[in-house]
Amino acid sequence: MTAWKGGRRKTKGRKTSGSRAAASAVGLERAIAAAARELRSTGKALVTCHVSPDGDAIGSGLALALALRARSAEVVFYSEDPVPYNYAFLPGASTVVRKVPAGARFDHTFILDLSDASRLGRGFPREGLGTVVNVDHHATGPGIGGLQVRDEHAAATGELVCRLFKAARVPISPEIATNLYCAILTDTGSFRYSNSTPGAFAAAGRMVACGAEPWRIASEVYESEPAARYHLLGRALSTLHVSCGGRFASLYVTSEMYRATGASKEMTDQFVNFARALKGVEVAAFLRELPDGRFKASLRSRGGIDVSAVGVRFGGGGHRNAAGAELPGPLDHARATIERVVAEVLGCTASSV
Ligand SMILES: [Mn+2]
Repeated sequence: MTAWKGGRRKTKGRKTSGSRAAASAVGLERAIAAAARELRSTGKALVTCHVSPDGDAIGSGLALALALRARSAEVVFYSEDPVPYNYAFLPGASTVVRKVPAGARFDHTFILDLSDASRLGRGFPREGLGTVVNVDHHATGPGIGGLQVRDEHAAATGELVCRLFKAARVPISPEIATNLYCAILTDTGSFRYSNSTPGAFAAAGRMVACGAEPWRIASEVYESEPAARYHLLGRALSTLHVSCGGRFASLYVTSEMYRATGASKEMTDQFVNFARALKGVEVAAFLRELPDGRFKASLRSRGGIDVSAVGVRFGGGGHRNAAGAELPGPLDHARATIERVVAEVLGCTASSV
């Protein structure tokens, strides 16, 4: 086990300008210090993340669960949806439960990687939560609970958990480091997205120093594919549609495609990036059919286009370059809706659509 070394986080080099940003940076430091005190005092904690969890949600949640257990706290990590197959290798993943024991009471509840209660699992308890601590980096959503550690400039919730652990003087074991490295790796698209900041690299570097193995984590996350995923991907790629003069590309997956290939919804992770990777594309959308016939849209943008506004318009949310929303079906209607709204965001004329 390696103790966390290093000095106080510098705020000087951050992209802050004016007294408002400086004030919010001070507010964030205070929130981190307060959350660190809560972390050190808990005896029984509930940890949870958003539905359809990704590598950041699972990785940051498991890191917190392991750190609390190392302090002899009793921890329930609840996720409505199962841990995706490519994150099942993460230390502690087998302890994630899909139901909170009835009547359980907690000293603290840590809500990670979401700021909007609508993304909590349906089985999330409304009582017995104790002090609620919300740690997140999404730009949208009102926040949940009394103590909020929110920084939209953080590359991943895992980066904020790194800062929280430093403030709480939590020793970083190789198991904790593996989870936090995975959180940062996946939320930065393997350090390819615009959130691949010096802070993200520094935090990831510290996790490697504490025992995270980049090659092994990358191999588990990206090179452990079930064949059914490729069969589904083949079908999804055949739906590729490019419009707006090459600036918008979309893909979709229907319930029928899941049936035909034996694939599950977790296997669609990253499909949107095949559309996003096309030369000239500024906005990409991936639609997947939900069991009730609605469609979940994942949106990604490159450069200056803000897709969080598109997510918010349909009751979803997200970041500037990554957002999500749910749309009514049928498929043609959902596709037309997304195409129309994205065309507005991109300022496409009717003729180029
Ligand atoms: Mn995240």
